[in-house]
Amino acid sequence: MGKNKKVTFKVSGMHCNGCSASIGKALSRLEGIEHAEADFQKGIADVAYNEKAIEKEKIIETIEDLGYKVEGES
Ligand SMILES: [Cu+2]
Repeated sequence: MGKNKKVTFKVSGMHCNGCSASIGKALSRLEGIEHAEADFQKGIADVAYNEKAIEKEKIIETIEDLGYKVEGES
């Protein structure tokens, strides 16, 4: 196993549980993601990933491809 990293992204554009669920589902499908969970009320996505298996840019891209915007990290 490689090195695990935990990041909390600030995500705008989520407005219901369906939004946060679709982000969590899409990220969980990616190789290298250990855990992914979004919270629309807080406007965040918590992601634990293996740095050697996936780049942070790919995670951001996946969220933004769904139509949401990653504003930064918290
Ligand atoms: Cu929604």
